[in-house]
Amino acid sequence: MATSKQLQFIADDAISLEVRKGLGATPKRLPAKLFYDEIGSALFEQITELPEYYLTRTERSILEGFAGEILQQAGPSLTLVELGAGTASKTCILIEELLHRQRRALFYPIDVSPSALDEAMRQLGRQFPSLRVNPIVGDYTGGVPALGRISGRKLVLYIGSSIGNFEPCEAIGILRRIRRTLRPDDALLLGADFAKSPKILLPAYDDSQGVTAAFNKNILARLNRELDADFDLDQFRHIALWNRRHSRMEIYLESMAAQSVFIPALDMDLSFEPEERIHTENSYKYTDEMIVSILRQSGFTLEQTWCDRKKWFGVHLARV
Ligand code: AVI
Repeated sequence: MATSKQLQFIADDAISLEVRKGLGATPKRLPAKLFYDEIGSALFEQITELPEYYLTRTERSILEGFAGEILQQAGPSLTLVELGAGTASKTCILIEELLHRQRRALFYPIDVSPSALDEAMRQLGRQFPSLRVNPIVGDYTGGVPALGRISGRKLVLYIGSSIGNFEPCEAIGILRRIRRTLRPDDALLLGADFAKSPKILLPAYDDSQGVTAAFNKNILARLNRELDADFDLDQFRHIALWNRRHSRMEIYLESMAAQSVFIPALDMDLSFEPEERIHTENSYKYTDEMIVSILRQSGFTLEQTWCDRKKWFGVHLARV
């Protein structure tokens, strides 16, 4: 069994490999999962409260408006599972409704962050004494075999538009691996952002207070902190673009001058041309057809969709 120190080294090593591969490629890129260290996760929490970032607020309003219908459709005597649960803040809406329908319930939040799960346990324990919480620390993207051993009817929540940060083929892979652990009575609840006008999308990913820019630049700050790199954050700017063909927002860091950067931990010298970009994230915006297609390709059938009045965000119930 590895000690926590050894696990940290393994994790650091994984970061090093990804950074070496991404920044050594042409064009340069970094994986979006590197956003979420402690500082990045706190910045993301701030993003969710920005006036321009409609996603979290809209999904929450859908859950508030339709929790009863969603649970009715999912079926009786449910056990809830949440992929990438974080602190499970939106899930409370469904849990509250669930506990009106059944006296007791079981909830399996799954997340890579033990501290987020601790926080979820504390909050949920206080708010819902009759809820049993069994946290699972881990990365759900490779599948969670333990889900197959849960008895009874499951509702697997994959909300928050997290699916949008994966390439469609990766998203299908993730959903397929989850599907293998489900039985015919079980259901998946998928929250995804709808494609819409760039007039709404662009400010959501380039807000007036600069929080999204800080979130994006934190990826370079993280390389400075963890790999001793010497990125000058003032020499990069945040770029958000709408790519209509791929139906996705694209996020970049653009070099404002010709410059070089050294990453001692990787013994890696980098040079940047003026306006050269590092691609840090895609955020896919789904049409109805895209939703039906990724679900079908991963072995699910779409049963019902709930959305807000403007159809900015969708919550989809699917079965195997
Ligand atoms: C976590 N994820 C759903 C966010 C999104 O909207 O794609 C990440 C984000 N990136 C910039 N702002 C928010």
